[in-house]
Amino acid sequence: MNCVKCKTKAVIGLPRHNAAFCKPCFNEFVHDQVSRAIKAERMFGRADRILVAVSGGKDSLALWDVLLKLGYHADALYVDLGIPGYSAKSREEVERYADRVAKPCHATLLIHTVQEEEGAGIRELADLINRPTCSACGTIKRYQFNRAAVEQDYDVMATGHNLDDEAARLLGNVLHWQDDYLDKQSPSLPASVEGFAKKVKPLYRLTERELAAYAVLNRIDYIVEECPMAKGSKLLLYKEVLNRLETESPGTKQRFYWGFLEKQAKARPVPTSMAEKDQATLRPCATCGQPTTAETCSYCKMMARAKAGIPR
Ligand code: Q46
Ligand code: ZN
Repeated sequence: MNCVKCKTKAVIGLPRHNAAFCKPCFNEFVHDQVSRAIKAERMFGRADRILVAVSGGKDSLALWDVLLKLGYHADALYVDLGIPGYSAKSREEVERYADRVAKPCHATLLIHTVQEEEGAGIRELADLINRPTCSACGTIKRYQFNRAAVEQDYDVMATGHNLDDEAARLLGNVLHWQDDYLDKQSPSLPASVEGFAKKVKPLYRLTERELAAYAVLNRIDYIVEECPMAKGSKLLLYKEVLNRLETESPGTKQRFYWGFLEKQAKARPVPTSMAEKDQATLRPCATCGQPTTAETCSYCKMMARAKAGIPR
């Protein structure tokens, strides 16, 4: 199998593109897919400051790497959840990458430690308020990333969601006809109101397998194991189903998700209608000032309940 571009020996085959690439041409392909995503969705420009949400997994570290190689000003934030046997290892991978590659590029790694800032690890917090761990985790991560981005004047927040993640999420939203979620499922969500950072997903044109290959070929160490709390999640099931379809018919995930984006773009002008909708319903949280639809935001409500239960 030879590289379709330079004809030397290929290191990876991409059935969905009916192509194979050697390492330099594959890196070029990955960089090109990210550049196309940034341009097509008007995610950010050369002068913007980007905050990448990193977890220690392949996707977010590959995203940070690609943005730095493309010459963007990209810092990163890692939220240490304090999950035994998982968080320490994932933090190590993030710090290793930051020391080896990011810092020499003058990029900064910010760290938020849940145990220190919220007074308990994520599992303990979730138990205290009687909520599933992933739901408490989602609230804390969303809040902390948004707060860091807004308070430290980043223009945009970038996450490592890839084509597999977005196609699986779309399948879930369609299976349950979650109209509200379908409306908001987009690779680029504008900073609709003061206090909400713009959020983008520059990896939506690349698959999980392509990003794993990019990380391995570029010697980016990452935590291979999923977070133990993800076990049994519906999203993993949807990914399995889509992988089955992809094996039988390469390009299925891409056609499914990109097709949805095309139809969505034709159907309505997303940024304006959403901004208007949000403007009408959001106000500052009485406790922290971040935008919310209620008197107090869900993070502050959660922390108030947890604090009542945390032994001093
Ligand atoms: S990190 Fe957090 Fe995920 Fe782990 S606890 Fe659940 S939500 S599974 S993306
Ligand atoms: Zn609040």
